[in-house]
Amino acid sequence: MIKVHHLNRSRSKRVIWLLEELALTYHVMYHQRDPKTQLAPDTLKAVHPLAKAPVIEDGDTVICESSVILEYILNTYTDGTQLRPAANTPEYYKYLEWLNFAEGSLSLAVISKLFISMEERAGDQAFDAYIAKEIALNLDYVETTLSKQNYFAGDEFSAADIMMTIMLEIAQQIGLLEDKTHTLSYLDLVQSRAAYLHAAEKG
Ligand SMILES: N[C@@H](CCC(=O)N[C@@H](CS)C(=O)NCC(=O)O)C(=O)O
Repeated sequence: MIKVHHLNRSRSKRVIWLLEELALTYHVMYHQRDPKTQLAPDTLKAVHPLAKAPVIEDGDTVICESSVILEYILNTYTDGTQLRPAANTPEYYKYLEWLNFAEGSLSLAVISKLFISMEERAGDQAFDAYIAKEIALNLDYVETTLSKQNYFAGDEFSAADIMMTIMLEIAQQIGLLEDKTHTLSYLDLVQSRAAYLHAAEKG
């Protein structure tokens, strides 16, 4: 059975959400952030040297990086047709683009902005300007995409939506989506899924 190492308020919600979408049986190991530093505890370091969540264990296989974990679960526990377009189609490469965009591009801008908003500081102008430009670039791209289609990989919900949602939720919490009507409607749509709601209860 898959063991999911879950850290409170973290990207590991993605893995629980996917497992709920697929109605698979799994076991959650709960880890709590240090209340002062907000960093992961040593219990997570014992599982993986990076001490980041999510990590899964499946028999002898230990995997970190949420996008890779989602692909591993889809490859191992489905016939390949669930929650992603058929391999090697143009839609599949769009799916992969969004699956990786969440951590590869969007997270740098959103997480930097989150940290800037938590700090009281005069501000490093070059860094702040770079982040503002990246936020606009990435979130405009998201908004334009969602003005034309319901989900990131096209008309069907896929694991790319699971990757993207958590980053967009953080963006919403720090006030970056106020004028992004398509992105906000998209969030309402995916957050009403039964598996999302079950994952939220567990994580
Ligand atoms: N790119 C990684 C990011 C992993 C990551 O940074 N996880 C955060 C939680 S969202 C974490 O474990 N933070 C605790 C720490 O850095 O001590 C992924 O998508 O899995």
